[in-house]
Parts: sequence; C-alpha cells; structure tokens
Amino acid sequence: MLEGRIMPIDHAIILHHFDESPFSEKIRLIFGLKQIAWTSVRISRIMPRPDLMPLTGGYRRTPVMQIGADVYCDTQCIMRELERRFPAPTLFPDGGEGLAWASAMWTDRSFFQNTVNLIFGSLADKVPQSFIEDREKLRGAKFDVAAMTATIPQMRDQYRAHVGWIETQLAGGGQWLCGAAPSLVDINAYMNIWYVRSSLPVADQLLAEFPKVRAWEERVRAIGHGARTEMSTAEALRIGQAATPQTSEANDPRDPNGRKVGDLVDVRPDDYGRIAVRGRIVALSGQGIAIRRHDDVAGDIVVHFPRAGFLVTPAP
Ligand SMILES: N[C@@H](CCC(=O)N[C@@H](CS)C(=O)NCC(=O)O)C(=O)O
Repeated sequence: MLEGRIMPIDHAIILHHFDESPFSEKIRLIFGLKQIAWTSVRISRIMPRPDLMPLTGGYRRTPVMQIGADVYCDTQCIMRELERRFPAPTLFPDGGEGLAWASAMWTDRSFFQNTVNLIFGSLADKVPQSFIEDREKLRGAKFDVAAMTATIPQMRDQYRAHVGWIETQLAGGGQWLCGAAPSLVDINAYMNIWYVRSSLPVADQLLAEFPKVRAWEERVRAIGHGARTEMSTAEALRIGQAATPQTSEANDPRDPNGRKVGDLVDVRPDDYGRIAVRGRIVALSGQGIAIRRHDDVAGDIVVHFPRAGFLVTPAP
C-alpha cells in the first residue's frame, strides 16, 4: 500500500477535478510520479459549482489545486507548484526543462483540440444536451457536434500525425520520451492518448499502427495516481475559509509592463473560458502571477495563474 506524504489538513494538496477530465489525469499522474498523498474533490462536469467558484473567483476550468487559501489554476501552474514543493523525483530527470514546459503548448492546444473534435464528433448524439449548452457558454461559441462529426476523417489524419511524433520519439528504443526516466513530456503527451482510450471504442484501431506508443502508454499508466482520499466540495471550501494565504509578496523588476505588487488586475485565459478573475497582485514572475481577492463566502484567497496562455489587464 502506497503511503505517500501525509500533510496536515490546511496544507493538504486538494485537487478539484472530475474523473473523466484529461487535464486532471496529467496532475493525477504527477501525484503518482512524485508519490504524493492528495485529497480528491470531485466536482461536477458542468456548472454550477457553487463551492468552488468562491475559491477561484470565477475561473471555471478543470482542474484546480487548492492548498489552504492558495488556489492554483491551470495545469501549467499546478505542475510548477508541485515541482517546487516536491522536487524529488523531478519532472525533468534528464534536463531539457525549457522544452518540457513548452510541450504543453502542443499537447494542450492543437493536439487537444484535434482530440476533442475527434471524440465529440464520434460520440455525436450521445453527447448530453446539458453538456453541449455548458460548453457553449464556456467557449462563447457553438459546440457544434454535427460539424465535428463531419470533420472526423480530417481529425483522424491529424490525430495520426500527432501520435506519429510520439512513435518516432520512441523509435530509438527508449522507454520514455526524453531520457531514461519519465518526465513532464511523457505526462503531457500521454493526455490525449488517455482521453481517446477512455472515450472511444475505436481507440485500438486508431493506435494499432503504433506499437511503441502502446507499450509506452502501459508504462505511463503504471505510474499510478499516488495516494488518493476523497473530500466533499463543502469541506474544501471550509478549509479555504479557515486558512490564510501563504504566498509571500514578490515583485518582478523586469516586468515588461511595470506591474507591481498591489496593482488591481484582471486575469483570464487567452483561448476559451475567458472569465476574468480580479484581484491585487501579490507575486509576479515571468512564469506566474498570484492575485489576492476577498470573497464574501471564502474570505481572503490568493489565486495563482501561469503567464503563457493568460491575459493580464489593469482592472478598470
Ligand atoms: N489550460 C487548461 C485547460 C483545462 C481544460 O480545458 N479543462 C477542461 C476539462 S478537462 C475544462 O475546463 N472544461 C470545462 C470545465 O470543466 O468547466 C489547463 O491546463 O488546466
């Protein structure tokens, strides 16, 4: 039985997620890789999420990590914080850290969009209307399952090309994509294989021509999810209310826009789900921004975001 690392409750690593979420699977695997004991808070696949929104200030993508009254949005930001708190084993065993971080811009954007279209186009009329309406609100655009179904041939071609890159990377006979041990690149690249595998009966057919990918997929799956215990959304909110944010103030003297601690800003994703979270800057760097907000329900919360893929604007 995996023991993991036991934390006092206000330092517990809480992941707000749902089991079918591919982005959450990345984080669950990092818990496995780093042998972390974590608390799972299962949120609904669609809005409303009344116990979570007071913690995030409106950010509504999945997953979100909470440690007391500090809330981490987006897998980039969550991974960076996990690497900082649990440096061993590292996500970069063979170096190559810069490109490993950048690999998310491939796996989370073009590869993911291609996978989403393939999955929802194939599921077609099995996609619940409530899910379609929810995702239309999130995207501010039609979630057009019929159009996705029409593009299945193109999506198959593209999915094949993306998976082909993984097969090529493994062609030298290595067990992992970037060296002798699993790294962040393996976790990122695996997400869209896992998503197809867990959603589509034709996954075997799609992956049949990629024997190295299939063997690697088994190795990644075997990493596991660390030591998981369950908690309710209400209990997680109560922990946020009782805790004090632990983030220290930090300016970034090279901030290209002269932003500084105390500035009131809006932070939002630049692709979809562009809901702004407003707060005063607590900490700034080239890779992260943390803002403090006071919420009537949750109290004082510091919300953390990555910089790549996010827009920061002065609040009016
Ligand atoms: N860039 C984000 C993307 C997260 C994302 O798009 N997650 C999907 C679920 S896997 C989502 O948020 N769907 C809408 C929702 O859950 O409300 C990240 O890395 O965390």
